[in-house]
Formats: sequence, C-alpha cells, structure tokens
Amino acid sequence: MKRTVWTRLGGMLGMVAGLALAGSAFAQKTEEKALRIFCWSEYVPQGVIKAFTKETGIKVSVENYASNEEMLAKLVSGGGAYDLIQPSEYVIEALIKDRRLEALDKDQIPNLKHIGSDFLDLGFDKGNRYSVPWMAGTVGIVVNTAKVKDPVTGFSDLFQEKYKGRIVVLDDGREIVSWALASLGMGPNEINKKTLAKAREVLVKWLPLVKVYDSDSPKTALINGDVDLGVVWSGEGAILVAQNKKFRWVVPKEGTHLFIDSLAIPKGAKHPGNAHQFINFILRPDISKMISDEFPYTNPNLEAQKLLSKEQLANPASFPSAEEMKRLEVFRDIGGMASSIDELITDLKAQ
Ligand code: N2P
Repeated sequence: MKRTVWTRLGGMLGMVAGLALAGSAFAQKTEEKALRIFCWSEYVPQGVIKAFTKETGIKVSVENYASNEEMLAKLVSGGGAYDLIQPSEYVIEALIKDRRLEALDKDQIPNLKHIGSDFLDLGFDKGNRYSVPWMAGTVGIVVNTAKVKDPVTGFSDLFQEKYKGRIVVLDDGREIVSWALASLGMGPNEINKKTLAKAREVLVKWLPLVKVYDSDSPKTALINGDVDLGVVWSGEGAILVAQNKKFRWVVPKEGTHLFIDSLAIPKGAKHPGNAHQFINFILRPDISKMISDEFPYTNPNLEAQKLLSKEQLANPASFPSAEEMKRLEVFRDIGGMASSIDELITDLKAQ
C-alpha cells in the first residue's frame, strides 16, 4: 500500500460520526485514576501529559523507547503492563495479526473526526479498528551546508568516503536496511535472504562511515557540530531547519519511509477507559497543536493544522511536497525476517 496523495491543509472531512454515547463497556467500569503510556522518546510533550492530568485527575506514567523493535520486545515480555503504546504502521499490522491489541470503542473517540482521510483506513488497520494516528513522518537527510558544499540528493551521495566520521544515522535496523535497498532500486518491503545479502554488500561500505547512531535525538550531534550530515526522523529535521538556515532537509531521491505512528491499546491493559480518554484528548485540535509545536512531524489532524503558523506549515521536513510524496512508502510487516535484519546490523556494527 502506497499513499501518494496527502493534503497539506485540506478542509474538514465528514467521517466517523462522533456519537458520544454513554454506557459503553469501558465507561461502565470504574478504573483507578492511572494510565501507563509506553511511547517513543521525544514525541509526547510533558505539557500534554500535565494538561491531561489536570483535566481528568488521571495520573500518567510514561516510559520511552527508541525503536519499534524495542517496544515490541518489552510489550511481549511485560504482560499487560501498559495501557497505551505508540507503534508505527508495520508494527500495528503485526500486533493485529498476533491479536495483541484491544479493539477501540469509537464512541469514546469523537475527536477522531478531525483526522484527515488520507491518514485513516490504511492497509495496516482497515477501518482503524485498533489504532488512531498520532503523527506521520518520514526519514530524510539533513545537510549542514556551511560544511558540505557538494550536492547531496540521496543516500548514495551521502554515504561517501569523504564524509567518513561526519555522519549521524538512526539506530534502527529496519530503517538502515531500507536505505541500502533504496540505493539498489528496491522497495523497503522487498526483504528476503537474497535482498538482505545485497543490502549487506552496500552496508559493509556505508556503516564504517557513520560516527554516531542515535534514534532518540539525532539532531544533537548536528547542532553540536560533531557531524555535518544525518539521516534522521523528519521531526528532528524540521527542528534543525527552523533553527538555522545552514541546515537543509532532503527527501532522498531513491525513496524513503513514510511512517504513520499511532496510539493503540495492548490486550490486557488495566486502564482501557483512561486510555480512550487520552486518545480523545490528544485529538483535540488545541492539544494536537501543542504536540506539533514541540515535535514538528506531519500532523494528520486537519483542525490542528489550521492552528499552525505559516512557518510551521511551510517547513519542508514537516510537510513534504506532492512531488516528494511520490517517493514515500510505508513499511509492511515482514514477519520472521525482522530478526534476520537485527542479526545483520549487529554483525556489521561489530566489524
Ligand atoms: C520520535 C521518533 C519518531 C518516530 N522521537 C519514528 N517512527
């Protein structure tokens, strides 16, 4: 499934009728006023958590992860410890297959109507039965143009011997392999033994050029001047380009990942009612704007987009152009091949 169209500012969309009916299964239960969220680092503003607690009296504990794979491992071993998780599209697909998610009660999420139709009903969760979009985004290249004078338009321009020791990349095997595949003209979901062997040949040359692996805050090495180039999450890139004109954002010419990060309730969650309340809360346009202000990813909430400044909407990392959109692709669940990627990257890093 490839989404090539995505409105930048679109109008209001008629969709899920928000019938806020009382008396659903979740609302009837009396839950203690607690909520445990397991989410990406640098993605959920402290201010949003505070505002939620102030309004509802629900105390929130937050635990962070830096990759989908880290989240999955803890979720599977943790046995119902979390009320909300924040997986990307391909992991939602896997979790649904594995029956690890609670079906959502849409009656408790009337604010879902603010999400643009381009972000709903996607292949990994038809009808959004289990997940609600948090933010979308891409993975792209940041160039410090004060230091790098040659044009960098894609992964193969970036991973060159002359940039050795001047590069930060995400510490994320699935992402890294997708860049190598893209440079070979293959999509991010063409993963099997053969294609991984080809990716290895590329990465064996690329990875020794990397100075820093960082998925939490890859912008830091660029701001500090430790490196001059990076492959980073779009929200990190957006912060850099807004902060200093010397940073340029590039959507790699070979193609790159379009992720849809979402909220979902794991099976066995102890506070599903509170989790629904939180989901509906963050879909409120004013709250969603708070998220964009701090973490400028692609906000899928059309009413929140209306509250963003011209500068925010014009940030090329936050909102890719229609032409750039054509180069984006979502990840699919690749089942057991995920561990082969893990082995490959661990092995290459050790060399
Ligand atoms: C936020 C990480 C973005 C998530 N720090 C990438 N899927």
